[in-house]
Amino acid sequence: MKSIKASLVVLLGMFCMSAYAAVTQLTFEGLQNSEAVLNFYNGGTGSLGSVGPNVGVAFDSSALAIIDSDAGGGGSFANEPSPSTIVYWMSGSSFTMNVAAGFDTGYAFFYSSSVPVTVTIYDGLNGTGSVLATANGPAQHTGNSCVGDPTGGFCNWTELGVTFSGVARSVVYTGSSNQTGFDNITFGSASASAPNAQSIPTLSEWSLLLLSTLIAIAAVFGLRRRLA
Ligand SMILES: [Ca+2]
Ligand SMILES: [Ca+2]
Repeated sequence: MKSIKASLVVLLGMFCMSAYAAVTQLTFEGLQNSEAVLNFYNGGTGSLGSVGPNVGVAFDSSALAIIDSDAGGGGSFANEPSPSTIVYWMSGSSFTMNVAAGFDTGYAFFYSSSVPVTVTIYDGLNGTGSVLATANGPAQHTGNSCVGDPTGGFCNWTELGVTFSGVARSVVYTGSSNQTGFDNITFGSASASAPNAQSIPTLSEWSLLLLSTLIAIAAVFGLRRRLA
């Protein structure tokens, strides 16, 4: 009986840990200049054949990687959170990202933009279904008296993060083509700068934590009774 309880505690502990560990961050490093991201993060390739980690995230054909011109690419930006590649787009007012398996808890990113940005999280694919959360930010690309590294007009980057309930399956990024860039896109956490430190347990995770703690206490008392 004691070993069964101990196994249950270990199993529940592993389940809780896996919920916290489900944090993914996309830095866009490894993509080429002006390469469409496409299935780079989805077990496939970008438009120029680059292969990234398969974390089940697909981008529509609008989303393009661009490398800082100071690092040999074509982008006029500086101080990006993970040098030297970011994601932006060149046509239309937005691009869309799908996570077929879904993600929960939180969502965060850095952006630099000459126009206001809106990032909307949906529970359906391709920006369909219910809106779970929205993150808004002002135009700020030259804010905080920023300077290039050594060049780059889009030199000010701001972190935005949200928490939400439910399971998200797509994100729509809205700003202006060629005027808005994103980097360090983070799932499962409301912080893009410290993603693993900021994981906030959901209600169901709190329930599991409470249950595993109660079972652990019961197991200890059971063991004490046997030893007494
Ligand atoms: Ca630069
Ligand atoms: Ca980057």
